[in-house]
Amino acid sequence: MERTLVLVKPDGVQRALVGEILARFERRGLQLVGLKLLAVDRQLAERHYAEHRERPFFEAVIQFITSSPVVAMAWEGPNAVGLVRTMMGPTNPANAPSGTIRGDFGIDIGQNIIHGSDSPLRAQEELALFFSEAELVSWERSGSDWIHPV
Ligand code: D4T
Repeated sequence: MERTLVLVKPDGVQRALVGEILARFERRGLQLVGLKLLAVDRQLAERHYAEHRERPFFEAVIQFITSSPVVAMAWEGPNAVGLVRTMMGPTNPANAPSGTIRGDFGIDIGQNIIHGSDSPLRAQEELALFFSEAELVSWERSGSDWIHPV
């Protein structure tokens, strides 16, 4: 079992895509274990995007992620990190196939709707940035044996 962090970015929240995005992961068979709406402050944004500190787009991504609320979700399931990345599509929505979240809803790399952790290690680090331990809930999803072996 893996857990991963998903952020519906400010553009996704403003465009009322939260329910659509949540429903896609839910229907796929992933299990929701954490959920909140929050305003990301500069400190949290800089920690989240620390690996990009030297990149030319760093200031733009900080401005964007702090511009309006985001919805943070924690999803659990077999290969949750990879599944979410596949369902998101590539970073640049212009290159994202239809059927992916970015391919269905985006056209610009600076407004790419969603973030998902890119490795199990990053997922652990990012979940700890956005959720306290008490906010991540372990629970039994009824019928999960019809989705994957339990
Ligand atoms: P995030 O982190 O938002 O899920 O995106 P990815 O994991 O798919 O891509 P990333 O970390 O390489 O990029 C982080 C963030 O920066 C924006 N960006 C990226 C940008 O505005 N211009 C660029 O050239 C790149 C590479 C988009 C996502």
